[in-house]
Amino acid sequence: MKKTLKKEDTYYENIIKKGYSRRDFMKFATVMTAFMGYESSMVSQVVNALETKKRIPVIWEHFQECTGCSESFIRSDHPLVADLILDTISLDYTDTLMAASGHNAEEAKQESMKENYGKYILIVEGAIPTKNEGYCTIAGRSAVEVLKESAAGAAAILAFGSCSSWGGVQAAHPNPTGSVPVDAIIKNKPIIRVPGCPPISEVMAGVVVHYATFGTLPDLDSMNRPKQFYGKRVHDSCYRRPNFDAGLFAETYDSEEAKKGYCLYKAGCRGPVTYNACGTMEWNNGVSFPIKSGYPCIGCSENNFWDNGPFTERLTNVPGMGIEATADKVGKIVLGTAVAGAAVHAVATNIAKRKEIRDAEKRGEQNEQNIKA
Ligand code: FSX
Ligand code: SF4
Ligand code: F3S
Repeated sequence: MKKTLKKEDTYYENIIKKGYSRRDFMKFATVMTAFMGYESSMVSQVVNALETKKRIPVIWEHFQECTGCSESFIRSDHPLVADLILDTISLDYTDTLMAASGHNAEEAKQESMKENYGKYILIVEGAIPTKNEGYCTIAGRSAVEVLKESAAGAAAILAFGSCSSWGGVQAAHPNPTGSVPVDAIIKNKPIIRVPGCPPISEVMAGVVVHYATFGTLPDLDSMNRPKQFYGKRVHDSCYRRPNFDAGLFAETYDSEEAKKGYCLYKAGCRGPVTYNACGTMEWNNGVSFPIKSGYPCIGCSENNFWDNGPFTERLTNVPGMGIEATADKVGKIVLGTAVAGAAVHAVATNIAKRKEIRDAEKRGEQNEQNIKA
């Protein structure tokens, strides 16, 4: 018989009641520690927090969006992310995933917001239209009204995706619906940007679990993005970076040179001006990311990325070189300098990061075996 979940259950109790084993829990805690960017020595602290802390309810609102953020989150190749997080974080309302609909769904949300006033996490996906109250109406109320109501009792807001973080495609010129990001409307709450169109599943999971586990926000940069995942440019962690430094460029993304792994800078790659963890985390459990699939980065996690010039147009300079470096000059300038060293370091760091996560998974399995024995 299915045990009844209570709001006051700890994460651990919740996992067990949902039918998962202690082994699943250990694996979950180990992998999440790696996702959050902590050393393996932190696993016991994460285990301890998950065993003792009450679950934090989550309300997930959807506005103008393609729902790619939710898709990214639930389509994670990592079974622990998809299954355990959705079950574990106590998702009290998300209109795209919940079984209830209509008045029942609305009542569940109202009840959870009332009961957990001041404590819940509000996840916002999609931009908020402001021009016409008829756009994006939910339960007869405008998006602005719904957002204000849900934000009022939130402890913190996570803006998932480039739409809620920056405005996204809806806000692209001429922005017919007057779309704005969350922070244009809500001014009195901590708002964490988790941009990307969509963001990487493990990054979304890492941010939620960080807050749920420690009850604090992760370290943020000046744009309120978690430093752990947005502290570096895609260019700094790109496996094609040694070819950039060596001046080996593909002219177009469908060329033989592109297939050989030459740098896609001349094909319009925005990696040098884009802050995201794609090169480090990659997508679909570390399988690939746009550049590895042969297409230049389009800067999907950056503000105004739709309006930042045609996607395949070469950037006019490379920031961070201290010079107006063009692709034609850059190979000659940087080869043999500290920057080339930095690239090698970045590639090594990526390998180390992926290895760290794989090792964490193995450790989780090891924990399983130890418990079995
Ligand atoms: Fe936006 Fe989310 Fe782009 Fe889509 O819903 S970030 S359009 S991938 O996914 O909001
Ligand atoms: Fe990678 Fe693009 Fe930088 Fe080239 S320009 S190294 S393809 S991120
Ligand atoms: Fe987006 Fe560029 Fe990563 S397009 S998915 S930020 S490689």
